[in-house]
Amino acid sequence: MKVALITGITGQDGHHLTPFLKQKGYEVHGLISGQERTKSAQFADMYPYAKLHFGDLTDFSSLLEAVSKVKPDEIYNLGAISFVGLSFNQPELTANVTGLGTLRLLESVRKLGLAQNVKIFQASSSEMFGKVQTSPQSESTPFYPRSPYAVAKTFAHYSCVNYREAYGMFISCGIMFNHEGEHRGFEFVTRKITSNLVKIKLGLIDNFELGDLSPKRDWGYAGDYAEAMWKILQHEIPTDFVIATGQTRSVKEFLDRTLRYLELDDDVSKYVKFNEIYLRPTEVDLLVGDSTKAKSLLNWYPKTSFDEMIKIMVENDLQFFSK
Ligand code: NAP
Ligand code: G4F
Repeated sequence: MKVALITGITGQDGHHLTPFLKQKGYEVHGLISGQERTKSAQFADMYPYAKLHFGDLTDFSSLLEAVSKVKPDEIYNLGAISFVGLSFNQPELTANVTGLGTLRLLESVRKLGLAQNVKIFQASSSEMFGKVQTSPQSESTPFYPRSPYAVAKTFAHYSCVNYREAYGMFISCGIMFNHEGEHRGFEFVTRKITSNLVKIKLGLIDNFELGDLSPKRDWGYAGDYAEAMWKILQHEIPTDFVIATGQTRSVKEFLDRTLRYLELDDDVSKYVKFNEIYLRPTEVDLLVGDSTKAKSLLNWYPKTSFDEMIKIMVENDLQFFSK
């Protein structure tokens, strides 16, 4: 039986990857951090077969301990401060967790003498393309990070490339574009929209606040991206892959589609107020990915359409807020 260790297992992607790997026959282990145990207790209830280990990406000895105990065949490094907005307020924490945390994890594997035994997946981000130099963005598009989060992810990405080349480690990065779903955190714009419009539909609130509605993102469904992570590590050669749908839509378009699905008035201004606190010092205006490499080498295709993804999120929020 193959053994997988997932950092950031309690996050959105961990909720998709854990059952996916279980169904593939893996023994699934996860790293859980922090003093606040509610999230990990809830996670343990949902996935009782997952074995959880305390550890933190900012704490080298806890990583050494977890990796040496679990002796994984595969590590999925999903742990991060992943909210771009927060990274502007806590840049040092973001660099420490998201950037240096990855380096610590790579070093823990190397120091334990497991460099040739473990395959590592790194959750790289389309945010690294930032102020995009070409469209659509592929594996050869230059990076131009626009936030402390994106800078930290770029450091982590190049650390992975360097360890692959320097020590011959099997490390592959998925350069993932935005992916959403029923496990998405409420701070991200898609879940903020579905949850608040559902509350409006249910008569719980009248309106809510957003920032800039013009940025465009390539939004896919998180379940499809968990499959891509696994496929990336099953490929015979360690390399990097863009994971994206190839379609881009603005925040306003996401709003419009959700309003339509909920059969609310199509006049956005009735429900959404602008608040500048949600503006970012530097914005990423447009992301759209070219995942030709993943399609041809991994036979990976996004299966869930934009409208199906909205339906999954809205139906989940309707259940959640009707309780
Ligand atoms: P998420 O929901 O924010 O989950 C992040 C996870 O990291 C949580 O389990 C969190 O645990 C954990 N974490 C935070 N600080 C940590 C620390 N100091 N040590 C160990 N773990 C820590 O993110 P996601 O959406 O699942 O994304 C998974 C990964 O893919 C992240 O690395 C993200 O940056 C990257 N990514 C995501 C997307 C996307 O659109 N979702 C796109 C590209 C790349 P607590 O909650 O307990 O703190
Ligand atoms: O949902 P967001 O916060 O996601 P963002 O910044 O694109 O980052 C996500 O995707 C990345 C991949 O490209 C990941 F690496 C990262 O970890 C994360 O998962 O914001 C999307 C857009 C932004 O342009 C933002 O300025 O929505 C805009 N926006 C407008 N009003 C808002 C809001 N974003 C949030 N979170 N909240 C608002 O009120």
